[in-house]
Amino acid sequence: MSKIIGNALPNIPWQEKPAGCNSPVWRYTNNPIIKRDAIPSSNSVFNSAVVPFKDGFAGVFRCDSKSVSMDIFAGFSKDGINWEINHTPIVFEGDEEITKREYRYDPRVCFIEDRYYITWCNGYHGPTIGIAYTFDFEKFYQLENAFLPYNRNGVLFPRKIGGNYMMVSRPSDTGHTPFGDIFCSTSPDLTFWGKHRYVMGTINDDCSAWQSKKIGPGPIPIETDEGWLMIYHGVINTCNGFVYRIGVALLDLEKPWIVKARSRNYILGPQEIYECVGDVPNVTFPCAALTDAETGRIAIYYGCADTVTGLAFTTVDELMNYMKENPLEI
Ligand code: BMA
Repeated sequence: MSKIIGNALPNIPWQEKPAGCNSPVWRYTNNPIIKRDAIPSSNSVFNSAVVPFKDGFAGVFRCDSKSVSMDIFAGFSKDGINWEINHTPIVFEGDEEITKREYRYDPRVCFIEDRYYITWCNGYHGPTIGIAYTFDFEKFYQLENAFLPYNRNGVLFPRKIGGNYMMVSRPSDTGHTPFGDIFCSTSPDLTFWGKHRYVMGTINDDCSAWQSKKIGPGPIPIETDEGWLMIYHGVINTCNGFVYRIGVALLDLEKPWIVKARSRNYILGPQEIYECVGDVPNVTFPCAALTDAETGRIAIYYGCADTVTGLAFTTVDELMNYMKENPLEI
């Protein structure tokens, strides 16, 4: 039995594993939980992040508009399933050079110490990682971009490690990057990032082909007594384009660039119609996970076909066992 290190979350959205299910992750029966037209202006709502907030939940949502401009919007929920998303995007306060908007997408939300940090793919002469914080999901204060372009998928760890903030990310290029490995970086103050270390990369081998083109971090890593559980996306290039699936790895608690375990098999991939059909077919893209330390339950929020948002369930033991039963020899 593994233990999640963190708070109890008795109101975590949850459904028991269906009888006969032999996969480590199972979908919410009423998926997708957020439809493409959840707000009047939206073409699609996907790749979004949620956290426990007050007596319910709050989140930051990627809503692409009907002109297909990408921006991020705050939202609230009592149960983590039914969401009220603001109809206007987040307005950031901060240095005007940095708050100038080109595009914003794929947010993550991470509570550290006393506030919620938002990271996202931020257009600044190319994609890089934007960082902001909020206390209440009403006022948002933007900090400096973490990196030079080009980077996507900046994901903070939920506590300082060795006295510093840490972030995993995927350095990229200007377009639909045909490569991508996961690196981790360190900062004393969330402004200056360095000590960039390689965490793990693609598997250019038949043993795990679903992650042969690029990989990138997903939800905020989950602290356990055995290490950081990192749920991530992995991509294969096919004759019909990229297919995005979801994988899991275990990182060392104090030196998170050290990979202790990694599953050879994906844990969830596009199979349901709303994952296979949409604006970009065959994409499952995780950006958040709620956890209940008491029971080991994990609820994963993931974008489906770049169109809608899905919810799926697992437990810390399911993921740990799956990595043990299907190890990638590393
Ligand atoms: C990635 C990002 C994601 C998107 C995915 C599939 O490069 O742009 O936002 O979900 O491609 O289109």
